[in-house]
Amino acid sequence: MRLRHYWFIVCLSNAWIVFEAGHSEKDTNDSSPVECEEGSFMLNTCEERCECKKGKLTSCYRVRKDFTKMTIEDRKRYINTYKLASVHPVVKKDYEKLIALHNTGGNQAKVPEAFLPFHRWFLVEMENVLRRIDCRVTLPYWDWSKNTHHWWRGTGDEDLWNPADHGLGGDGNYTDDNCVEDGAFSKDKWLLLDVSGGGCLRRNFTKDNLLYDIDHVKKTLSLPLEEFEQFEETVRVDYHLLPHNAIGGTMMNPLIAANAPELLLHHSFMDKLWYQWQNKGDEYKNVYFPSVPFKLYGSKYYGREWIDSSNLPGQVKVLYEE
Ligand SMILES: [Cu+2]
Repeated sequence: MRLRHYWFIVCLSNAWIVFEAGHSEKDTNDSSPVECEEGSFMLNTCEERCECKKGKLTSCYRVRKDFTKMTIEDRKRYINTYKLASVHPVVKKDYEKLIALHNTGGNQAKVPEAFLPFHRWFLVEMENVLRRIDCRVTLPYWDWSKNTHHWWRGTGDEDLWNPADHGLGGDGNYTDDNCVEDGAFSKDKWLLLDVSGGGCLRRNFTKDNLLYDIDHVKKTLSLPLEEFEQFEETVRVDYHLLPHNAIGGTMMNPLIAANAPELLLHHSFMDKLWYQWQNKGDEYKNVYFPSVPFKLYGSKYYGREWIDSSNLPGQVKVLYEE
C-alpha cells in the first residue's frame, strides 16, 4: 500500500515535469510530423495557430486575444505569468531591462517616426520574456473603445478590472496615496520595480466616458492611404494618451508607466489598430516607416523591420483575434 502510494507520487511529479517542459520551451515552429489534414489549422504545444502542410505544422502564429473574451483560465495564466516575470530567477533581469528602457526612452519612442514600430518591438520583447516562463502566453489586448461609458467597471466577470485573480484589480485608494488594494496587483501582493521607484501600483480613475468609441475607431481605420499621418497621430496622441490619463497613477507617469500591468494590454490594442490599418493592403502596410533612417530607441532594429506582423525578427508571427 505504502509502495503504491510512493509510485503515485513519483508518477505525478514526473508528469508535472513533462507538463512544465512542454510549455516552457523557447519556441516552437514544430517540425515533427503530426497527423493533420492538409491545409487545416491546428494549435501546437505552445498554442500557436499553425497550418498543416505535408504532415507538418508550419507558419505558426502567436494569437493575441481580446482580454475580455479570453477564458478565465487563460486570463489567470497570463496574469500569473506576468507576476512571475518580476521575481523569476531566469527572466527577471530581462524583464527589468525592458521596463527600465521604456522608462528612460519614453520621449524618443513617442515621435511619429518611432511610436508604432518601437512599441511593436517592445511588445514582442515583453511577450518573449513571458513565453520563456510559459510559451502558451501571448499578450492580450484591451479594446476600451467597446466600453467607453463604463470602461472602469470591475464587477463583470469579463471586466479587465475585476478584483478576482483573472482581473487586474481596480481603482487605487485615494486615502492611501492611490495605491491599488484589491486584485492580483494589490500592494500586499505585488510592487513596482526599483527602477520605477518601487512601492505600490497606483491608479486614480477618472470615471468619465472615454471620448473615442467604436464608431470613432472605425472612422479612423477607414481613412485613405494619403491620410496615414492623420491615422498615426490619432492613434499616438488621442487613443494612446486617453486611457493613460483616465487610469491615472502609475499609468499617467511616463517615467514609470511601463511598470503598470495594464500598459501592455493598452499598447497591444494600439498595435492591433496599426495591424488592422496595414491589413487594408500592401500600400497600407508599407507606408511611411521604410524611409526612417534611425534605429528604434534601445534596440538594434530599424522601424522598417517591424512592419510585417507575419514576418517579424526572430521568426515571430503575430495575429490579432477579434
Ligand atoms: Cu503608452
